[in-house]
Formats: sequence, structure tokens, C-alpha cells
Amino acid sequence: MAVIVEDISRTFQEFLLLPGLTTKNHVPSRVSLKAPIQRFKRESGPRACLNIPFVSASMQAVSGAGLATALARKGGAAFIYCSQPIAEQAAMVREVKEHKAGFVESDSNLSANATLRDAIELREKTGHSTIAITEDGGRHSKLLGILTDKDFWEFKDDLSKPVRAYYTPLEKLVLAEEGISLQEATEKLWKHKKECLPIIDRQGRLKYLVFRKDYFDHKSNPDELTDDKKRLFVGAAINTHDYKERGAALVEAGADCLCVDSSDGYSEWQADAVSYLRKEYGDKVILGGGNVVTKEGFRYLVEVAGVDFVKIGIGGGSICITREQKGIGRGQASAVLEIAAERDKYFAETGTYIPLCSDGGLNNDTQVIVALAMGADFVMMGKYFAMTEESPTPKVTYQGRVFKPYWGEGSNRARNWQRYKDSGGEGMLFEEGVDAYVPYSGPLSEKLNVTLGKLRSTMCNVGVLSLKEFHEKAQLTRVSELTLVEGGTSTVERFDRVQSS
Ligand code: MZP
Repeated sequence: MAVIVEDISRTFQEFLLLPGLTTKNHVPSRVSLKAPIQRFKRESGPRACLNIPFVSASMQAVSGAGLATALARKGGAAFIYCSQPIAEQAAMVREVKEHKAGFVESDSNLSANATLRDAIELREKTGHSTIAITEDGGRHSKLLGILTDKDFWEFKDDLSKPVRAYYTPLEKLVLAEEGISLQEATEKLWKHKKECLPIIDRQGRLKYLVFRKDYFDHKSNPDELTDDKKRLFVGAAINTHDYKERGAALVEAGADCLCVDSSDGYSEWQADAVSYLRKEYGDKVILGGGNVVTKEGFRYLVEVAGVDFVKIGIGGGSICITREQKGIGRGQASAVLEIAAERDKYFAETGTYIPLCSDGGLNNDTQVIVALAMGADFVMMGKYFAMTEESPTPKVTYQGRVFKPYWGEGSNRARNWQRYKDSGGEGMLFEEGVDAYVPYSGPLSEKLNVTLGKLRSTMCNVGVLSLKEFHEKAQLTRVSELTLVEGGTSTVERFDRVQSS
């Protein structure tokens, strides 16, 4: 007879944190959000860590090179999706690794024969007013000069004239040669009171532009997550089919972390993939596995597969219909609570700490905070990041509101058959994900700042200054439906909602 587990499957929304003593020491600026992402021994302490406990889902509509760069600059990490050819995924990883903070590859380039009208059109397309004039208009061709909108008057000059009569030629520019550090480039900009410094190679070909405004941007990202060579940190997803070739290409491209992307990680295929990669690369690359929702699944991934971290969650994703379609999964809070307890037990038994990632179904900042309080070391989110400027999809306007497309990896659109082939090999007979739109939420950095601000503030209310302490000291209470109503604002007309209706 089947076993009925003595537990109701619960979600984060059903819990609230209780305050602990907040001392004068508990101020948001002192809160550390460092989160381990690699298994470690008690005596040696944490090894690789994220600077903020956020990673982005390995999904086509979420984790491209642009979002990966933006998230690493804030201190988190993206997992570049594997539902694409190996070479394309490796190229995305390489793009993130080659990103040089402050060194920008020029996306606005023209030849000297182009007209002022061409320059204006290009400015409108890219939004950038600094245009590199190169021998043939190529991004890395021989640099001839720079045109900015200070060089001509849009409403007075003849726009059919070629830019050659307007741009500032090489001999009047302050330039630097490839190899210069960001600090040296910044000094040069400051000394010569310039806005932009072109970096050229020995043959005079344009490599990068360094902008004065990016210096301030760089300063405002003190948590940037990098590897030991100061390159941005990036993760990549792998599957249980082509992991040998994919793993080799991703490691070669510089991926810091690989994670098996599977809707059900409690499987021998997963153990085969992880053990193979561990044997091949040792500790050179961090290895994550999942997804699981039971303590048995956790033990299997840790003891048999040998993962560095375990990803938790089945069926909770905002675009996921696995529970509806297949009748399998678990409320995310129940899954995190059970596995966190098992992780602590494993730590007490062996002295090895296994970081946990709560993946999917986080609908607001409160749920992120509860997930971290319950024992997750970091959270993986899809929808949250899909909504941002940096996700790879285009913005679409519908009835005056701006949206971004967002679809599940198990949807027809993603055609991610490899992920769902595990259980039978018969290909995709039905969908496990939907195709949707999510409201556009603006730049990732601004959105994250708000979430991080709330997280730090709640941690101070609980009386903790680190995520480790948060796990140890958090006290939560279950909430009734009426408590949820009481916590809302249903008895008054909110000014913001009256205004928008
Ligand atoms: P969310 O943050 O949008 O709620 O959920 C993102 C997570 O949903 C992903 O990290 C992944 O684990 C899961 N996912 C992605 N595609 C599907 C699907 O098509 C899915 N069913 O469940």
C-alpha cells in the first residue's frame, strides 16, 4: 500500500517570521549576504561563495550573457541555459568571462563616408551618442576618430554631409593602448578631463572604449562576483545526455559552476553525470545537482552523485504545470524545511556542509526572505529576472503596459526535450511548462537593490547579521488565512490603487 506522508505540503506564503532582539549593532549596512555555493568542511570553513544569495534560472527567457553579466556585477550568478547547441552556450559563457568591467566594445561605429543623418539614426537605435569612426565602419577596424553629438548641430548642420567633416580625428584624441588597467584608464580620463577614452591595439585598431560614467557605475557595484583572475563569475546548466561534450566545452569556456538542469534529480542519470564531471574536473568547477524535494533525494545527490550544492523544487515555478500534468511535486516550504533539516543532520554527522538552493515559485520579496530563513543558502529565480531589462527577450507593449515574454523550459516553445526525456526516452508527449508574459520591471540593479534592502532590514528585525545566523535563529509561525487578510490593506482604499484605477 502506498505511504501517506504525515505532512501537508506547504508554501512560503503560509509562514511569517517572528522578530528577535535587534541590538544597536543590527543595522542593514553591517549585514553580510555572502552565501556558500560549494560544499566545505567544518574545520576549513566556506570555500566559493556568492556575494548575494541570488542566482538566475537556466532558462532561455532568463539567463543569457547580458543578464549573467549584470547579475555577477551585483554579486550573484546566472546559470546560462543548456537548451541550445553546445557551441552557442559556450560562446555565452565566454562572453561573460571576457567582459571587462569598464571596457566596452563599441556598438556604434561608422565609416568616414557615412552622413550626419546616419549618425543620428545610429544614435537613436543604440541610445549612445559616442560614435567610433573607423576605416570601414567595423567595430574593431582601424580607428580614425570619434564623433559625439557635441561635434555637430542636428537642427542647423546639413545632415546629408559626411561625418568626415565633423569628427574629432585621432591626433586630437587622448588614446590608450591595449593592456592598460581600468585604474590607469580612469586616471587618464580624469587628468585630461575627458568623457571617453578609446583603447587601440598596436595596429591602431579599436578594441574598447572606457567611459567616465562607467567609473561611477563600477564604484557602485562593490559586491561584484569574480573568479581568481578577476573575471566575472558565471554558471552554466548541463543535462544528463550530452554532459561529456557540453561539460568539456563549458569548462574550456571558463564556466565556474555547472548544475544539472533536471525537473527530477533523484535519478541514476544524474549520479552518472555528476560523478563523471567530478572525475574529469575535480574541484576545478563547482557541481550542483537537482531538483529534489525529499531528504532521500538530498542524500542521494550528496552521497552517491557527490554534488557541491543541492537544488530544491518540483512544480513550484511560476510557468510550471508539472503538478497539474503529472501529479508530482511538493510545496516549496515543506521541501526546503525537510531538506534543510537533513542537511544539518548530515553536517553534524560528517562535518561537511552542503549549500542548498531553493529554486522556483518565489512570487515576491517576502517569499525570498522566508526561503532563506528556512535554511536555503541561496535562491534561484526565473520570473523575477525575466521581468528585467537585461533578460534576453524583447519588450512588448500591450494596452499601454510593457511586458516581456517568459516561457518554461518544458513548454513547446523551449522544445527542451532533453530535460524531459530522462524518464522514458520517448520525447515530449505533453508540456510541463507554459508560454506567458510578465510585466517589465526595469533594470535588474534597481530591482535587486529593493529586494536586498528588504532582506537586510528583516534580518536586523530578527537580530542577525549573516545568513548562517539567520538559519540558526529564525523563528517562524504558520499563518491563518485571516492573518493574511489582517496583514494586507483590505479595509482601506489604497491611494496608489485608487489613482491607477
Ligand atoms: P520561477 O522563478 O519563474 O517561479 O521558477 C523558475 C524555475 O522553474 C526554474 O529555475 C526551473 O526550476 C523551473 N522551470 C523552468 N521551466 C519549467 C517548466 O517548463 C520549470 N515546467 O518548472
